Amino acid sequence: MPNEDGARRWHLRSNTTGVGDVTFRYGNANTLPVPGDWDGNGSWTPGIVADDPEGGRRWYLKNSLTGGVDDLEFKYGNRGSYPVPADWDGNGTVTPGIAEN
Ligand SMILES: [Ca+2]
Repeated sequence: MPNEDGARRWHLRSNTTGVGDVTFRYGNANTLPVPGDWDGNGSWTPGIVADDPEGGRRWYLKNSLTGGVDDLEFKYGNRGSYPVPADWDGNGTVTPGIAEN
């Protein structure tokens, strides 16, 4: 259910109980949340994937626990593909992956 302003709100906890320790807005109801350690510094941060207006999927990544301007943006995947980011080569940096039908 989107918020009244349309933004997707992230609520992150550093334990398994209580309210979120960190809260920010990033993305909207049409974006898929994809957290990852995008810069390999050991901290996981937000990312979102959305349908690109010109076709395919566009990824927007942050290297901090904040909303606002993206640190990295690129196109990867066909429209409708499912994002599956992970550290695919074991080097400590999470990189994109997609799964398609
Ligand atoms: Ca990181």
